[in-house]
Amino acid sequence: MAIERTLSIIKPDAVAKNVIGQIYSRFEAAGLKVVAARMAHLSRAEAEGFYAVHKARPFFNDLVEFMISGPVMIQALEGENAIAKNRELMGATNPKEAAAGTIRADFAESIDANAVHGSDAPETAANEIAYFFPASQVFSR
Ligand code: RTP
Ligand code: MG
Repeated sequence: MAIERTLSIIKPDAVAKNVIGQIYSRFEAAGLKVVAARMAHLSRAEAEGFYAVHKARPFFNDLVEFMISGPVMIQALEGENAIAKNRELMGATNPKEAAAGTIRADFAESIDANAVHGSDAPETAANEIAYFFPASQVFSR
């Protein structure tokens, strides 16, 4: 299986809950390595740019407001099948529908405050990693 990279964000609700370490432990237990990381409080422009694909959706403004409501932890993860593996660890977008034992089932409150973001395809993963990290700050290992 291919070694991939994916972009993960621990959203403001999960940072506020102080579960960054618990979420990192799940990445590591699943064989995903953190190859880049930084904490940030996104500006409105950064959040709008990151979620530009959802600009026309009715939930766009709420999504942006939530993403700028507090600091986030941003990381690139690397490993076999990393994109799908991370989304499996995350669980469904709506925590009420997320499988037991997933990050969203265990830590998320609502479809807005849903604890984590994960890239959904190889091309979006590459674009999202480049959005937050210059190549010199990604450490393949
Ligand atoms: P993410 O991009 O954050 O990893 O989440 P996702 O792929 O599971 O979901 P996506 O469809 O990409 O939506 C991005 C974020 O927008 C919020 N959302 N709200 N109210 C709604 O119907 C609705 N749908 C999506 C969620 O916070 C979702 O994570
Ligand atoms: Mg998405």
